[in-house]
Amino acid sequence: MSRGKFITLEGTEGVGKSTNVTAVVECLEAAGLAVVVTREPGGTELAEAIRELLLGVRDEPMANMTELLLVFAARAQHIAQVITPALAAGKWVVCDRFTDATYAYQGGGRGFDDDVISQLETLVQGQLRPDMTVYLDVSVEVAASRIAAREHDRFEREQLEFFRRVRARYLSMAESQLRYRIVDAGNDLATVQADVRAVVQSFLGAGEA
Ligand code: Z5A
Repeated sequence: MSRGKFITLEGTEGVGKSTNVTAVVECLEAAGLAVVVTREPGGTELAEAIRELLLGVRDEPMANMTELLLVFAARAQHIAQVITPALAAGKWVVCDRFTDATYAYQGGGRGFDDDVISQLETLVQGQLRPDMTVYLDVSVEVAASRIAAREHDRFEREQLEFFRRVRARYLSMAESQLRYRIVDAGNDLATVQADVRAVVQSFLGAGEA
């Protein structure tokens, strides 16, 4: 049985990743593929518990190193329990965020060197990397306005300047790595979903599948 493919969605908070996962899954299932949908941080019971630690707002500030190691601890569990078994069984895995979020948030946002993140990436993931990444891009002001009405988690309480650094890091990865497909998430939802479907169809049709 051939290994499945690993597709990730990335972007700053509120850009529409969760909303557009559905469009990706519909395309893949229409092509007859078995799909596992998951997310980070999280994706297993234990990793979801780590997610609560990461996103929860507490009086005690979380050290940046604690945050970085928790992100990778959750990922190690997620890979072992969900991602690797699914890919080995020939299923396609669609994941709302993965390690590019670590380069963007802990690297661009918090200031960790890429070398530090890269060492943890190799330790935790071995050779595992996404086959394609859909990057949804919109200004941080528009993204913030989309989630303005809901209660903000620990990350969402950061200043706009933090999210500008995160977005800049995403854009530099998206422009330099072939596996990235950039979608303008500033358009109306129907247009964004059509664009997401188009990049998935193109990936399927280009023999990359
Ligand atoms: N994090 C990290 O630091 N390091 C890591 O390695 C990883 C994660 C993996 C939680 O992630 C936090 O973890 C995240 C980074 C950190 N923190 N932040 N910020 P998450 O993915 O769960 O959190 P999130 O990015 O805040 O998810 P979200 O708020 O659910 O955003 P989204 O999935 O991109 O957006 P959405 O829920 O699909 O849409 C938001 C709203 O906008 C919703 O009402 C939609 O109906 C609406 N929407 C969507 N698209 C449109 C368009 N095109 N027009 C108008 N309205 C739209």
